[in-house]
Amino acid sequence: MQTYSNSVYGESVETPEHQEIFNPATGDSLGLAPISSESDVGSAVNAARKAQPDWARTSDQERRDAVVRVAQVLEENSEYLAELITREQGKPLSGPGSRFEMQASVGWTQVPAALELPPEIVYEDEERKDTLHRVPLGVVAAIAPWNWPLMIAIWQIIPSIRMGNTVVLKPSEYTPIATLEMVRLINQVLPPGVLNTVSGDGRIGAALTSHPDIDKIMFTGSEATGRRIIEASTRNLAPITLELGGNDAAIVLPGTDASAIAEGLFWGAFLNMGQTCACIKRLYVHESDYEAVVNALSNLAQQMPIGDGMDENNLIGPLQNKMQYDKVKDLVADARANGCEIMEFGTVPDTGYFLPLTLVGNIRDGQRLVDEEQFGPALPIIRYQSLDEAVASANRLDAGLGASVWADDPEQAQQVAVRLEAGTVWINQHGAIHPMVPFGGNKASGYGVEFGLEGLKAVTQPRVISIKK
Ligand code: TXE
Repeated sequence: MQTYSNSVYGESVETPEHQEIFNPATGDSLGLAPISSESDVGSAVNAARKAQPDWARTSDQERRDAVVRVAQVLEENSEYLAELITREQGKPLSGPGSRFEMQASVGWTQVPAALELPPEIVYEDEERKDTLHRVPLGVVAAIAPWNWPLMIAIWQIIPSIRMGNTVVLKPSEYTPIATLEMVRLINQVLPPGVLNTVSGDGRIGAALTSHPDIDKIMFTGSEATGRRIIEASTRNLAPITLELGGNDAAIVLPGTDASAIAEGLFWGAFLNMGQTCACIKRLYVHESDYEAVVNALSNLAQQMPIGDGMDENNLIGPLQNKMQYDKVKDLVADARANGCEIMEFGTVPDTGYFLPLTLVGNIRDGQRLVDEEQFGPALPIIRYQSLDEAVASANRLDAGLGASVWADDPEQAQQVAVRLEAGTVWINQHGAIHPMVPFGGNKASGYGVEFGLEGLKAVTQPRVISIKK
């Protein structure tokens, strides 16, 4: 059985403890992932600390070149890593699956390499000149989730190293192997200590985020863990970028052509089996269009091949883990028990954590499947009578990551979009993130933004040089 290891200061580091990782589609063993100890966390942070001053002293151009080399490594190893993602995480190779995740990882590496954040004159008169420089923070702790394990790790790693920080990354305990392999490959083109890993569950995440030598925390995960990380950061005062998932509402405006929007709505809700932070998790449809929208989504759902993602014909895979599988099943069972209409599509294999694609009708605000983040392939479709009521429904929860408005007329949609409380409101698309466009949550979905120039600023601190003339 293959044993995987952490990377610290450019070396492969063994741990005495391991956990076996299984394919969520087949139950097959993938190998042994390391479990770090708290002293391993200290060693990884020390390695990152040791490497940081020299890395920060390299020129901007050298760091850009290094990030370009990382993009090349990702491209060259795309198929190997995509297959590992499919076996470990479950998303299929095809469609918006693991090959797509690798393409996105390459794109989110190339774009920060191309961006510039030069010093900015913020004030000047006859007597003084004040220039704002962006300097690295130091050592970044990156805590990654299991839904898009490589892409989200890249979101955390690349801006950090591009701006002169060094990184200690902890992948999710559900999906460590593909991420550790990616880091092993990337480290062939980075100086020792710039990118290090530790592995394990929340205990190791807590040891990392509370370490006194951490200068910045990047976190994507649950709200509960986000709150723990804020508490942990009182030990190091590290600023945090917190991306805490959401419960995104989509509103279809009255009279919208259902066939024109069905595919966008479908993938908006079922991308990665719904295990995506900015997926449509509540769909609000005017009562006059309800049947047309449900029919259009049902037609698409029943055509989707479900199964092991290593088979290139499959477009829908399993849930990633038992915790998530049980959670989605429980929310659907609750809806069923409360008289909702459960519409299930697809033939589900006997092995693994597969669930049918599920549309849930005759459901209202206040029911658990609407109010709790399902993070899975079960979409509640709620009828509304007036737009004011739909907007109030969309805004009534604490979550505020994304939202979307769907309409034949984008101008009309815009008038509704500005009323929605979310970090991004999409029109006639959902979850359409882009490496140049800042992305982050409002309300309980977190704070801080990733991507683009704003994302680069978030891994730096301002330093003003003020000259008397
Ligand atoms: O998340 P956790 P889980 C949501 C989704 C899901 C729920 C629970 O609704 O059902 O969260 O998933 C690390 N200090 N999202 O339990 O625990 C952990 O090891 C530091 C939405 O997997 O938040 C992992 O690496 N780190 C989300 C990471 O935090 C800690 C993606 C995320 O795990 C820690 C994933 C601690 N005290 C789940 N405890 C999104 N925003 O897309 C755990 N971790």
